[in-house]
Amino acid sequence: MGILNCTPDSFFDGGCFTKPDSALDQAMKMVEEGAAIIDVGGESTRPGAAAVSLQEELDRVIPIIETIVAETSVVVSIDTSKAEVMRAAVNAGATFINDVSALRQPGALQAAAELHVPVCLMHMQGQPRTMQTQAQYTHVVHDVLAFLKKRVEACHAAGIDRNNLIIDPGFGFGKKLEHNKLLMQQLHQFVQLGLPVLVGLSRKSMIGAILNKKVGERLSASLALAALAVWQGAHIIRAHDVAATVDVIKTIYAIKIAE
Ligand code: 9MG
Repeated sequence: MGILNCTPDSFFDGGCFTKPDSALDQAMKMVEEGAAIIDVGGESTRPGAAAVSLQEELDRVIPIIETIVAETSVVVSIDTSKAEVMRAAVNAGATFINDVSALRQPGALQAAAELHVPVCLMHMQGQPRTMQTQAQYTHVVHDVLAFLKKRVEACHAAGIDRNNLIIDPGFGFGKKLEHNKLLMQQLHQFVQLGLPVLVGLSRKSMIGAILNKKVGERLSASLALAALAVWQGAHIIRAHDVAATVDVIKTIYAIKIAE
């Protein structure tokens, strides 16, 4: 899953892909490099990012989704927590919802149930603006697993087909370094739930905390984490650097299936 942030303030590529032409170029590049899904987002979820209005988010993502859908056959994912954006994006041709709030915002469960597209349910403790200040768990792996199981049940109760669900432990979302490390070490426990697992690790601050390196210097560590995730059975890797990540996935997968 290649990341396409149509925002002025994302932590790595903020401001780069806010116009349909530049966004399409980047989407095409990621498709050529092997991305199967392009994740289009109009509101940054980095810690401390400002909230955007519904209209602003729609204005940022809808023209870009329409352009990508008109020019490619790649799966377009909408990265949003707002029910209205989910509906408008699917209407514009998106066929995947990536919700860092796991369909907890008003109307989101019902929208997803009506739209009949795959949905990624991500764990987040707190809200993006404040989530790094008070991360607390009894046992992070058990707590995040329990949360995701509950959200899967809520989706089932709302009429969403289990075959349309993907889960994500939400690296960096309301988690300290110690939490992120344990989640990565135990990622196979999420795979054992029997749903596809998506992970986003690309250039995140957990790498900065381990290596004391800036965002632009975190590629090799991002690839190392992608390798660990694929080795433990993760199905979808959300990444900025698609070509290098695809090489990692293919290499690890070849070894996993060797007899
Ligand atoms: C939007 N976004 C940023 N980081 C993410 C992650 O780790 N997972 C998912 N599903 N979405 C993310």
